[in-house]
Amino acid sequence: MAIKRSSQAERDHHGSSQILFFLCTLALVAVGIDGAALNDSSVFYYELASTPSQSQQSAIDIVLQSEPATVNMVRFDKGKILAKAANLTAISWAHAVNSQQLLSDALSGDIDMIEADIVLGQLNGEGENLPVMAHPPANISDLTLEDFLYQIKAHNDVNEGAEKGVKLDFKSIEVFEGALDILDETIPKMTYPIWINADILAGPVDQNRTVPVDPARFFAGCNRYKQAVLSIGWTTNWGADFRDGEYTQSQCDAMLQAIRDNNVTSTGQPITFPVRAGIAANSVEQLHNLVAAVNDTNESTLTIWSSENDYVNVERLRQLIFGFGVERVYLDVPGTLSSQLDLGNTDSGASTFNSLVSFSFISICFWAISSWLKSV
Ligand SMILES: *[C@@H]1O[C@H](CO)[C@@H](O)[C@H](O)[C@H]1NC(C)=O
Ligand SMILES: *[C@@H]1O[C@H](CO)[C@@H](O)[C@H](O)[C@H]1NC(C)=O
Ligand SMILES: *[C@@H]1O[C@H](CO)[C@@H](O)[C@H](O)[C@H]1NC(C)=O
Ligand SMILES: *[C@@H]1O[C@H](CO)[C@@H](O)[C@H](O)[C@H]1NC(C)=O
Ligand SMILES: *[C@@H]1O[C@H](CO)[C@@H](O)[C@H](O)[C@H]1NC(C)=O
Ligand SMILES: *[C@@H]1O[C@H](CO)[C@@H](O)[C@H](O)[C@H]1NC(C)=O
Ligand SMILES: CC(=O)N[C@H]1CO[C@H](CO)[C@@H](O)[C@@H]1O
Repeated sequence: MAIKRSSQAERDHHGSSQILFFLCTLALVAVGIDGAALNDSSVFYYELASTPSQSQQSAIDIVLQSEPATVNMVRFDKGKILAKAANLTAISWAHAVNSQQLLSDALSGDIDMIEADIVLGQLNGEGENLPVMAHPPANISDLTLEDFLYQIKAHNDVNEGAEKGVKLDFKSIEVFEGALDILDETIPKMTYPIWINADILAGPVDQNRTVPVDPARFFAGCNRYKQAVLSIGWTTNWGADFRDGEYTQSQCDAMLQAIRDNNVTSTGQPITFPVRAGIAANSVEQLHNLVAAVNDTNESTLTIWSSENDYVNVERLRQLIFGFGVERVYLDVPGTLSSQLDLGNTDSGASTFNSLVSFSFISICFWAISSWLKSV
């Protein structure tokens, strides 16, 4: 009933914008009141959601029957991946695709993005050093970077509308610079998402075993590829036995500094911060500050990833994801973790609070609309 009435309101442009303003004001009031009853961390999570939460947004969408605003952060104007731009967690990943077999599986499978690691090493343990697909400490592969990229392009050329994107994780500055000729040749011909990733700073927890990729040299190389998404993270030290550890404020400040020092926001390249699930769940405040700071000039997202046996506080990770909104968070985690996250279940007992807010919000919306309609 209320929904039907609202479509009349929608035709009245002036009226609908008044309603929207009113609803937004109510939403802020509702969030404020409910948040005040909760602990600091929960309050923080709701206050920081500068856009309405997903459930509130769907209420607005239903009421006003408008299109949700989406930003083309995948840098792609067609196909299956773009169709998921409003819910980046729905984009599916093949992770660590570092061999011919895994690449063949990924290309024939129903996934959207192919993630793989690149090191300087040898093809089948023979010949000169060149960029090959492997994760340290391995440095021998049956697949070179050049062949990897060639096969993805060949696949995408004959699968229009179902192109797969690619995320290249460069493990050292040497292999990245050694790959520039190959990237110069291949990236301009790509008509699908291309992400360039490196861990450019030392991160949690007191990580000092892996050498980060030099930020200035990395950004200088990336500057050649305006169509690429920059995926820039920290080296990490985490696993099954870790509990406490976070992306500290100073690690996040160092990231901002690196971005500013290298004029990255002036290139127009979208930025995503790859964060390890178990650590990100403990770093809500710092990550919000970081994304908000970069958002001054450029859109940015989080990409949550996880190793198979990492400890993750699932409920906190859920809160992190819903706090940012599924339109700003990519999720490249093992299947067991994504099913535990149960993102389709926004009204589950695990978030009674969430459902209370959305329930009262929708009620208030309908009450507001009917009052307003009576008054005209
Ligand atoms: C608030 O914090 C207390 C103590 O840390 C905890 O026992 C309680 O469950 C928290 N409540 C909520 C709603 O998070
Ligand atoms: C590959 O790893 C082996 C064993 O750690 C090492 O001896 C060799 O130098 C490495 N090759 C390259 C190119 O790093
Ligand atoms: C790395 O950190 C650990 C613990 O803080 C320390 O014991 C070790 O000496 C450090 N290693 C290096 C190479 O700095
Ligand atoms: C960034 O821009 C400033 C001002 O245009 C310039 O002086 C500086 O050299 C640039 N830095 C880099 C790393 O490009
Ligand atoms: C990002 O910045 C834009 C423009 O300043 C603003 O409209 C938008 O609400 C911001 N988004 C977030 C999530 O902060
Ligand atoms: C987003 O995608 C996930 C994974 O496919 C799904 O579970 C969830 O319901 C979607 N959320 C929304 C709001 O569309
Ligand atoms: C994608 C995006 O928002 N790009 C912007 C990044 O910032 C520069 C400088 O403000 C803009 O020119 C881009 O359009």
